[in-house]
Amino acid sequence: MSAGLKIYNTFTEAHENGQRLLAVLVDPEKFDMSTADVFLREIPAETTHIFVGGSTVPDGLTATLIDALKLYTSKPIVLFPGNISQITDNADALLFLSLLSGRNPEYLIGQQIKAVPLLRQNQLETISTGYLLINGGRESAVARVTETFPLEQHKVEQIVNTAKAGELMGVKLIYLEAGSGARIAVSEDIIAAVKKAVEIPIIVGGGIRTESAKEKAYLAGATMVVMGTVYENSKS
Ligand code: 1GP
Repeated sequence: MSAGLKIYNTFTEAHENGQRLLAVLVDPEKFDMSTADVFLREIPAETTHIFVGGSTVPDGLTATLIDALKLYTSKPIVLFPGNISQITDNADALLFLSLLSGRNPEYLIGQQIKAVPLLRQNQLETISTGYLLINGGRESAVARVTETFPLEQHKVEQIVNTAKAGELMGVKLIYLEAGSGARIAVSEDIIAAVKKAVEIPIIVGGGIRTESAKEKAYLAGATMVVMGTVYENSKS
């Protein structure tokens, strides 16, 4: 286990200096590894991090994918895992997620406990992250796999209180997630209200497809925007 904060520092520095971080999300299950070089050339130059993760990923595929990506990029690769089977120490850091919006103990604390023996054996930087699933207008893989309900977009106070509770419990990042392929991204009102309430960096993802949507999220208070579907290089 490592106490290093190399990747987390990229968040706090950006947060303090008003810089914008952009993560492109790669889902190992959907990614065509034979085109990793092309993919990495085509994502925006301002991409600061590569996130790797998905809701249902076959065992071992995450590690193989990270090795393939590392041949062509030196950008930090951060695990954004759907479950502990995706934890691999060839990544640069792990978002240690707790699904605070849901009431399924397995994703609040169960998976985290199961991860400990793995994490004690490696040097992976572990970044405690409060993960809030917010209704993106269609059923998300996160809701399906975790069997939890998303928070409704109009319940801004509930979302703020959930994020703040995470901060008070010691999480280092708040992740506002509308779900991959969401029809409606997390609203600016929600981002701005959470930003007002917490001091830690905010990540926003799900359904962000355009420059203007990205811009709105940053202006509302996101330190990092995550985009996946729009850059997908699907196998099929
Ligand atoms: C990461 O789920 C997002 O938080 C990615 O969403 O695939 O809709 O960009 P998209």
